[in-house]
Amino acid sequence: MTEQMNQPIKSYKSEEKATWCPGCGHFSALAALDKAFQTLQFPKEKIAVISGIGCSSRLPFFLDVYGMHSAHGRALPVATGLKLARPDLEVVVVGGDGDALAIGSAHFLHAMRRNLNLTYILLDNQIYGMTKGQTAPTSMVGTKTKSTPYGSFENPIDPVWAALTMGATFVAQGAFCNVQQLTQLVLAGIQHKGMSIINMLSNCVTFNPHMGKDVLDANTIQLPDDYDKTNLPGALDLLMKSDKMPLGILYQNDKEVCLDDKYAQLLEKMQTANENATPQEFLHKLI
Ligand SMILES: Cc1ncc(C[n+]2csc(CCOP(=O)(O)OP(=O)(O)O)c2C)c(N)n1
Ligand code: SF4
Repeated sequence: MTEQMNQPIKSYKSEEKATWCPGCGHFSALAALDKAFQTLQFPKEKIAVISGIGCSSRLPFFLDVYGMHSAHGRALPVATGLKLARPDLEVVVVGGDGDALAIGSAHFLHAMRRNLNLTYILLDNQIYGMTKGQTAPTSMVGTKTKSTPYGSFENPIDPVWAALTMGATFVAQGAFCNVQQLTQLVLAGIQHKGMSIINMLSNCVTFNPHMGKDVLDANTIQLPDDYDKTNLPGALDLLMKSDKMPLGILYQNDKEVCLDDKYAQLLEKMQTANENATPQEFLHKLI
């Protein structure tokens, strides 16, 4: 964090070389986050990027901002604690589909319903990359992996559906092969006040190579310009009816007050009621 005062920040990347396999889709999330931060020009010391464990969760190392590589599946609770304690920080969470939807599934659901002002970038490559290629909760039926040599029989979770139905107030989907769109989605997610999730369809060239650009192009569809992103039933209806994965902002609700603001309002009320007490002193009186 060596920038001169008042000089525009040209890069948020650290000096650490990204250690992902050449061609890994996760590079796109790093590029999109870096570009979004460059647009917003947040001071580096005001950003924290929190991850769990997995190839995707290495991302905080490659950024020159505060970060934490926490435990597998625990990025969201760590980020929740941080955001509640330091609402002034811009907290971004990154992780893989295994991290988010297998071991971290309970945390995922509760984070969506709480509507804390967090941005979650889910790097969905439909496989456990770091542990060398087992099926993940988002693997498609029939996917042959080391743990399912005859093809997966299990129905996958759609992270977008899960986020929409559990109360996230900003839900978007992008693909690793379109960094320009991904950057716009990440930017909009960070600017949204509330729980934002951007599901990035990623690829694992080493253990799930079928998720390449051609397959994604054939299985995704761009949301039309006249799509109404404020209509939750409409978003769910679209997901149920379409056999292709939609790309763009599926849903945005700017009306619901986020959890950190509700806490701030409560603390303010407490302080007004007890003019001479700080919120901490007031809370101590209550305990
Ligand atoms: C508590 C715990 N359980 C299991 C593991 C082993 N583990 C490490 S990463 C990982 C899954 C990684 O897959 P994903 O989250 O999808 O990320 P990717 O590597 O594909 O980016 C697992 C099961 C662990 N580190 N800690
Ligand atoms: S193993 Fe897969 S997910 Fe991990 S860095 Fe390599 S390509 Fe990326």
